[in-house]
Amino acid sequence: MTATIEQPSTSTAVTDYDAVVIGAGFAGLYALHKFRDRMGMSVRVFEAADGVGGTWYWNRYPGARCDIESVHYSYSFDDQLQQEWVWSERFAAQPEILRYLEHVADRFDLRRDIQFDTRVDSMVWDDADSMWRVGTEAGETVTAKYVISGAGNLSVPKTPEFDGVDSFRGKVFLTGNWREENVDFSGKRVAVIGTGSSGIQAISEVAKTAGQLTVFQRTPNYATPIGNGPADADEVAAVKADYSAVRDASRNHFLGVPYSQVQPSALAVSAEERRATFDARWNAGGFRLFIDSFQDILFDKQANDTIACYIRERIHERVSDPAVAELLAPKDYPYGTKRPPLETDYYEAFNRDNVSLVDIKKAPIEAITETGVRTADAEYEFDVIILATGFDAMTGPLLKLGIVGRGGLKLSDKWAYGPRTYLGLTVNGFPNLFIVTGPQSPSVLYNMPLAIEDHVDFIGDAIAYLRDGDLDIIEPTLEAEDAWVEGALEISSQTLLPGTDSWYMGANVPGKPRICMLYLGGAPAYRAICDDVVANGYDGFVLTPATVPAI
Ligand code: N01
Repeated sequence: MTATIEQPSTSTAVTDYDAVVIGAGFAGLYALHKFRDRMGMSVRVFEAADGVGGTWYWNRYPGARCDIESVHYSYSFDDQLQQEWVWSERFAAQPEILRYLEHVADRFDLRRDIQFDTRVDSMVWDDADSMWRVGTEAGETVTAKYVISGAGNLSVPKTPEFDGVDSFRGKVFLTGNWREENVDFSGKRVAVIGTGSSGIQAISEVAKTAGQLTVFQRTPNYATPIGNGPADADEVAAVKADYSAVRDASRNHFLGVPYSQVQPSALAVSAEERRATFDARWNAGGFRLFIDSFQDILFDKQANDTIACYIRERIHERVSDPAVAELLAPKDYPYGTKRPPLETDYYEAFNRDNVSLVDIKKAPIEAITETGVRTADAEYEFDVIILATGFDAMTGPLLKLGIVGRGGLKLSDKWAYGPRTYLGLTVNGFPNLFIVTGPQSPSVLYNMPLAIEDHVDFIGDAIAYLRDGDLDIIEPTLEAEDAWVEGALEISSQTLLPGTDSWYMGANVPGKPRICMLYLGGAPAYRAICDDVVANGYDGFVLTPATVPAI
């Protein structure tokens, strides 16, 4: 399979912009800088918020912070930037990450090409003129040769599935759309519904000040210590002294972090050795337990049982009431098949007098009422309800854009049974559309800033290749797309992930197709494939000049 190049002809179509970029988070900011400043393209970024930051703009709930070390969870594209920026904590909290992204926007003079407060709600490919017509909620339409979605993977919060949310007389917060800062919970009766990464981070913080905190848990999570603290000056200096090697090591790691202690199998060592390995990773924090302990925990149920059992034991050690500990300890699914949350004092929060846990698997929530929450067996009164119920992940942000490709094909129809992409970047029938960290790329299982940079660089190279070859359109073949989807599913079927209901599988949104939306071959293998595609002249793509309308 190699790229097909059709006969060249001259394009007469003129667009308002070379490229429209959706979103001004990590992806949109780098895309704008790369395409405008390094490639000389005209670029318009549309951003729904009134500021930059993406995820880090919208998620201001208490406790929000990254869970890959900040010296790694940051841009690598500009050495001066990475040398000069100083993180105050090992894992920066949301306000500091937002300040960083605002600094990047100012440093590279990005704001002048970002149109804020503008939500894109239609994107239609014009077959006759070979361009995208991008429409906004305000009724504006612009044309562009290329559209790059930096809309993210976790940017559309799930619509609350409980009746009566609007009737509640207190205040409701949604973690994924939380713009208020420093909300005061003191003396308040607060509910948190949901115990994923967002709920767990919020619970640990809110517990410190709330009058009463009630946690509604449907499924317990395998949360493990993040190991946060002030940034260690010596560690930071060591990283900065050799930043490019550190970044290379990150890029050559499955998850995009420079960890290197992983051992082949949890089953090939003695119980004592296994325990020592788990203890060391637990104490060191970050994703080390998940990704730097044993290679087979996501593949072999027996290996997974060893780590699941270890985490359950640790939870029991930390929670004083054995019944509460038992409820907090996951039993029904393998570790890592839901995205593992990292925590600080999460389990200790349940030892406080002002915190209680309600099992809504046993007695589900029936409704939000005027005064609180009604479950199958009780009524609870609250002043504040925090919904930490997750996102319409991976596909949700794209399907909200109203994308229509060749011949009127809607992306929502094409993806009716789940996403179909080539390399998680492009879609047959949707020419010149690029999805940064799209479904079926490593995306959320790869350190996001690096995943984003890799994708934006791939897109920039592809556009440069077209430009140099007097070509205008790039589109994957159906054959290449089918093979990619099949390959991604084949890899996922070798893991334990498909057996668990998670947002990785689309299983958290009622009615959503249940299919693994990740490329699980790891970032290094994925990058090698992308490099081969490029080396072979954009293998799997059709490259064509623009269609000139008949006169
Ligand atoms: O969402 P989630 P999240 N009734 O889907 C429960 C990233 N992130 O926002 O498991 C009752 O993980 C649901 O229960 P169940 C990270 O990738 C990163 O917390 O479906 N409960 C679950 O407990 C993460 O994975 C950071 O049974 C309902 C919770 O709500 C992703 O974002 C921080 C329910 C949702 O958990 C999403 O995390 C935060 C219902 N109808 C987030 N519907 C970092 O640290 C849902 N739930 C970088």
